[in-house]
Amino acid sequence: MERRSLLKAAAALPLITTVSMAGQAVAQDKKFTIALIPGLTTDAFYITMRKGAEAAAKAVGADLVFQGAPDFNPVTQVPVLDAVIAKKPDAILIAPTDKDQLIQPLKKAADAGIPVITVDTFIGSGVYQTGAGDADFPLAYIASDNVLGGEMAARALSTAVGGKGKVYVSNVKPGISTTDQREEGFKKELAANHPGIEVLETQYNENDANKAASQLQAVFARNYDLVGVFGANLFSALGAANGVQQAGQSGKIRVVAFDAPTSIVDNINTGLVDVAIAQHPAEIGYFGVMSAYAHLTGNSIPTAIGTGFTVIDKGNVADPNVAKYIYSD
Ligand code: T6T
Repeated sequence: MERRSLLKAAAALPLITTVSMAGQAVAQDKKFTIALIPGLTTDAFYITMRKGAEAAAKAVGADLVFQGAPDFNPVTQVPVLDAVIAKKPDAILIAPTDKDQLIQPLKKAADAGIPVITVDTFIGSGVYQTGAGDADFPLAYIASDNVLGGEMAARALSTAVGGKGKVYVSNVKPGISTTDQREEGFKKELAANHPGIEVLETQYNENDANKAASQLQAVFARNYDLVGVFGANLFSALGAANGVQQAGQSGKIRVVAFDAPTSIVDNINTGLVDVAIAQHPAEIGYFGVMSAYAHLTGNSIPTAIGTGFTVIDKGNVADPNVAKYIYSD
């Protein structure tokens, strides 16, 4: 039988389909509902993650529910999580907004028999299914390597400032696994290999770009020899870059940005931002859903999946193979 007619024959079968992977065959007669709870709903990073998750859900015939809070905060995320648990989805993918504060709320999902996979951020140590600690119950962690991302940012900023001078990290708040790890990698790399660079105290902006912009100007007012800033996530970087511009220091205080919203293109072209480290959030969403689906259909899944980065600068920002990693709004 030709492939086309085989497909037609398959389409005529009753709703019960057979999924066969890794030598197993599992009868599947239901449409799975997979919930994705982002760090916050209005962030281009999570909007892009949702697109990848939807593509995977479509491919496997699952329903994706995207439900989140308007800000990056455990106080608003936990009620969303509780509401999702009450609806009993087949699996929950979540970007926990705090390493510790989401452990108990997520335990409720696991205790209710709902498989939990964390995407982007993690709880506890981020090493799951080991039997150690009280936060190893999620099945998998799917994310960028954020320590490595911080190291990459350090190398890029050091190059931009010629290996010497004062810099600081504009960060969200302590307790978020991703941004903590980026700062850790950034400082580790500078301390190890860039002795001419002095790192000033980190400024925490609570994910508020306006606050990050004011902080840039305040740090500059105290340090007229400031040469660079690392914005450790989208809002930190956007705000720090705006602060540099408002201070009339574009191209003098160099900016390395984590994340790649659409506005980054202009900021790179004008020279306000030297380098943006784009994560691959669509990939995170895609593999999140695929992992949940594989688990739900009886397959074992990796406890960790690392996704990539694309480093964007003036030299490659116009290349379609690079520009495709700019986030969707
Ligand atoms: O940088 C991403 C994400 O990886 C981080 O956990 C929180 O901030 C972003 O969503 C960007 O705003």
